[in-house]
Amino acid sequence: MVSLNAISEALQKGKADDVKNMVTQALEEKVAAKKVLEEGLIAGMDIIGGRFKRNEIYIPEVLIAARAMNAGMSVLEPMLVKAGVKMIGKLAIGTVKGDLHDIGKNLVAMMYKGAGFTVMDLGVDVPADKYVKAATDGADIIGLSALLTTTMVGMKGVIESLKEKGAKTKVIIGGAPLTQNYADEIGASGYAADAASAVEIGKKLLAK
Ligand code: B1M
Repeated sequence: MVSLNAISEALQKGKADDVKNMVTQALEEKVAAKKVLEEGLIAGMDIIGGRFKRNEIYIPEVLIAARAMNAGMSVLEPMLVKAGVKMIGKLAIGTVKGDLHDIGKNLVAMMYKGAGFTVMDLGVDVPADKYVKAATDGADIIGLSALLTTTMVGMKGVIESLKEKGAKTKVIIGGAPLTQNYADEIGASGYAADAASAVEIGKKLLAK
């Protein structure tokens, strides 16, 4: 019988094929899809998130683990839908208008997926109206990423557009030039310095 801990460990080592095979085997052995997700995949990604935050591992290891997570999810996702398992929330994330940097944004998206969120990736160079559409389409959290001092200032306009439309969606901002002070100044719900913290903050905001 496949152990969920073995799935978590294979994910942490980035062994995508092993993760996929073990998830398939667990489902064949009638382990509930939700249990495989929570105690196998999410448990593994949680450990990766913590180690990344403590600088014990670096971006390549996170990307490799995320690829293994995606391999497992490709088997698990249809079963979760079939079982009517609700994801814990919906994140819509994009890099703001004028900005093409997406490595950090992708890491945040992966960590959210790893934590059991549905993720709508809006891509790069995203104008305010796309975020507003995502909010009206049911996103619980809007994530704004920026790497340039010239584009981060556009975040204020996104938050204003969301307010104008009456959207109650929480907004988390992040990216190298951003700070908590700036988040407070523009009325964002939260700021995160790294991808793992972004998930912690997202979970806290949804619990409020
Ligand atoms: Co650009 N670039 N770049 N660049 N680039 C920087 C950002 C820069 C600091 C380099 C420098 O001059 N030292 C500088 C910005 C200066 C400034 O504004 N202060 C710069 C510049 C100037 C430019 C161009 C203008 C260069 C030019 O053409 N003259 C140009 C702009 C293009 C555009 O966007 N319109 C440009 C282009 C590029 C490339 C296309 C070549 C490439 C991007 C490729 C890509 O992303 N697909 C690139 C790169 C790679 C960089 C550096 C080297 C690395 C950025 C990166 O990916 N870091 C960068 C210098 C540097 O940072 N050392 C630089 C790794 C990534 C994991 O970190 O994105 O910070 P980061 O994400 C972190 C956190 O910030 C946080 O989590 C992640 C880690 O866990 N985070 C969030 C990020 N988003 C978050 C969202 C959240 C929460 C947390 O909630 C929603």
